[in-house]
Amino acid sequence: MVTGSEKRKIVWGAGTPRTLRAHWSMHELELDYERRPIGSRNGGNLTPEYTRLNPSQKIPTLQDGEVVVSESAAIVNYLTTCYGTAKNLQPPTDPAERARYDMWCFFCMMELDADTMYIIRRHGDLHAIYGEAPNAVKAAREIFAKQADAAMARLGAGPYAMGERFTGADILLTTCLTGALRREIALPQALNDYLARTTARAAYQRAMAANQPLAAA
Ligand SMILES: N[C@@H](CCC(=O)N[C@@H](CS)C(=O)NCC(=O)O)C(=O)O
Repeated sequence: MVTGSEKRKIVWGAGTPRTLRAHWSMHELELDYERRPIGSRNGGNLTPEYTRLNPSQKIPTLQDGEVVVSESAAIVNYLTTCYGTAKNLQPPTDPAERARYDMWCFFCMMELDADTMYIIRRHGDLHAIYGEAPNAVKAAREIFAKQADAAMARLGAGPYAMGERFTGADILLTTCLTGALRREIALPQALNDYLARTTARAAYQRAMAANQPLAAA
């Protein structure tokens, strides 16, 4: 057994690409865990219990014994760092390779998530809550498409973000790109081929099932 894998693990949150990152990591690593499939719009993230774990009141959050981790990319990197070696999923330790890995992680979280996809989500899908901002949504779609081209250039022959080895960077990249497809942002063929590879993984399929929100969410 991998050291620490016996600690009680709980993933809070379900139903979004960001929560999928935590569930997918668990399934790639074949770790046992409990689900608390709270949503982000039904009050489950606003309870005192959850607010103590994550004062941002956002999902997902991971509990690993006494360790509490929020921010989906931090969860992916924590889990693969602690438990990834047996599955060859650990982040690189060589500084240059680690820099390339970090580049992918920050690129995904900033350029493909916070700076673009989340604007589309907030002011497109959720405009009734956050207000309409059609110019911002249009610009975010265009910037996403441009950054998708950059992702394709960086991916090169792949087959994965870091080359031959599937890593946490692929969990982040995939969950950003599938969000674009759902919103009909066309991706270059090389990224569609990449998605066909990553989403065919058995762990992805299992994680998609685990990421189902509560019926009422
Ligand atoms: N940077 C955070 C973002 C998390 C996030 O925004 N989660 C959304 C659901 S996908 C949420 O909980 N939203 C609730 C809110 O905005 O109040 C992460 O990657 O974990």
